[in-house]
Amino acid sequence: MTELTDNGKIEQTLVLIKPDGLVKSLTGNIIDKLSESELVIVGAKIVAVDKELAEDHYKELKDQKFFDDLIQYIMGAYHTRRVLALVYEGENAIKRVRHITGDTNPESANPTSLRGKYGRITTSGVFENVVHASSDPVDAKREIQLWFKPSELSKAIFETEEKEITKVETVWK
Ligand code: 3AN
Repeated sequence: MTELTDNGKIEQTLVLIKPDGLVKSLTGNIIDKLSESELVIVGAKIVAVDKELAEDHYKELKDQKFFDDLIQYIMGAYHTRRVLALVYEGENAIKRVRHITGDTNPESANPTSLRGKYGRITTSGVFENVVHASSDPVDAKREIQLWFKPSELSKAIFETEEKEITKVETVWK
């Protein structure tokens, strides 16, 4: 482990490979780079992002002028309607992953980081920065619980409860 191990705390973090990352076939490159972190994947799934999930995920940014573009971007309007959602776990996972993903702005991100390497700013100003990574433990918990049900993770990372839910679901015919 590198100098990034400052308190040895076991954390979980949400990583999203965004629609531009998928359309550019960067999934392998991104997961390969993230494997340098020596973290463990405890959840993974492909999601067709709807408006409710997109707006909930980015709710803290709803007053930003780029919010509508951001929602369109994560819903796949510019690329493909798919996001690969992953949960990584391990020592200082949040900081470790953020270090690999790089700055929000792909132009100022370290050129060897994922965003520095593969991201771009479009002529209309959208930051296409290929990955999302949770920024702190509170966000990580909120985001993981938003994107994943307890049963979709390989282990119970947060407290759970039994609840009876009756709903209509699409099943295999
Ligand atoms: P990060 O994703 O690095 O945690 P946030 O949470 O501030 O950064 O921003 C969420 C997303 O909003 C970014 N990943 C990026 O896609 C978009 N974004 C942030 N700042 C801008 C900006 N100034 N112009 C356009 N898009 C932005």
